[in-house]
Amino acid sequence: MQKSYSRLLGIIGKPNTGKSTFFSAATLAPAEIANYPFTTIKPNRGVGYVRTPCVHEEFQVKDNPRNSICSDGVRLVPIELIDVAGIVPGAWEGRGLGNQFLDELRRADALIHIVDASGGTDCEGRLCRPGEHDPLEDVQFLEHEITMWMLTIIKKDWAKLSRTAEAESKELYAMLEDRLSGLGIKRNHIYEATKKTALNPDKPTNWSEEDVLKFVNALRSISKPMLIVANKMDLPSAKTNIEKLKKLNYTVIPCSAEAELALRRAAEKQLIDYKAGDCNFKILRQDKLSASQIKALETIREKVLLENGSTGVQDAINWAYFKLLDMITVYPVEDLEHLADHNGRVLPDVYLVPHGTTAHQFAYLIHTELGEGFIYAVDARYRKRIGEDAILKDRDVLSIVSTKKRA
Ligand SMILES: Nc1nc2c(ncn2[C@@H]2O[C@H](COP(=O)(O)OP(=O)(O)OP(=O)(O)O)[C@@H](O)[C@H]2O)c(=O)[nH]1
Ligand SMILES: [Mg+2]
Repeated sequence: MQKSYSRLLGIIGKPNTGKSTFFSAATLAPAEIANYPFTTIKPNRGVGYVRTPCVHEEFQVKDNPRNSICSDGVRLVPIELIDVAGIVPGAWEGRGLGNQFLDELRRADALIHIVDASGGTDCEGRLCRPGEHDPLEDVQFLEHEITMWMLTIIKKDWAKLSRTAEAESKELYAMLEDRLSGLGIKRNHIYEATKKTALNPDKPTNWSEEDVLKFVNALRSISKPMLIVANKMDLPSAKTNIEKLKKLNYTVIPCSAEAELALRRAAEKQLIDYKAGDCNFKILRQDKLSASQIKALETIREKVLLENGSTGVQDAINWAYFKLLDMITVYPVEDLEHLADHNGRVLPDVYLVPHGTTAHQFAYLIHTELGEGFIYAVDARYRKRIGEDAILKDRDVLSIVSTKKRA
């Protein structure tokens, strides 16, 4: 399958919260899962999916996807996930598995913070009495760890960098971008963080220690936007904690990664009819399930799906892509009449692109030549020509007319 993803989601949190369970449920890739801290040492990378209603029903055609999957009107677009080792307080200074895990997050564009909402694991992930630990603490410490990690990198040569920027009238944004590009931090992130903190980019030598910390904190939340997955919602002690977590300044998605993993595995074996993100499932092969398996599935139906509307895993991935990263889906086609590519494949591909992408930029994304020879695009829904600067919308179907064809 041709890849269309370009962003990386990092699954993070303290040890033993269910990160690898979430990863495995989302990707169906094997990952070690156990109820003690630091089960994961080396990161797991795998392919999960963003879920979106496919346009084929609206256009009343039968599609033939290539870079994605279409099932019962649902398009699943591949995206990449990384599950890293647990983070403990002081990790930025080398505690636990230390900085190594943080380095794995350099390329992550958004973070899914898995919190044990049942409060059954302490701040280092060791088992404790359910409800004993306050998961609000986990949110604060994790922010702190990432900020301190970034701060250490910036502070290494901050004095020199800020002096040079002023003495040589070099733009601070460009210098910082150069310094931080390895962390996946872009110029616009730096620009936004200075604006948000109202610090003067022309006088960085005047920034106090506190200013620099404030700046890095802003830079963290802008360059690595995060949502909270309140995992283990199937446990009774999670309820009050989820309400508490929802008061924070984050999107909080109640979740049972364990339930999703059980459903996805049963669906993979065609024992049940279930797609990631569904609000219910249907048992297909009662004869192949034991009484205890049926009971477990029915408990998931009652305690997770009917109570919460879904297991939360797919909601978290979708939220990360569509809200945190502000992406949209766009379907390119060559033959407008049949909504097909040159091989006659109907609605073959769907691309995830950032909101604000223009028709011309989109052409470049598909293929350089298509961008270079761009004349105009046609919006298949309204049969209307659109120019190079037209901003694309979610679920647009576009045909690009270019003087150059794909090689
Ligand atoms: N009740 C319940 N238990 C869960 C859920 N998700 C994960 N667990 C359990 O939590 C424990 C830890 O799961 P892992 O996925 O290994 O956690 P992790 O965060 O990757 O742990 P480390 O790799 O050690 O940092 C296991 O015993 C899982 O079965 C859930 O949704 N509900
Ligand atoms: Mg793990």
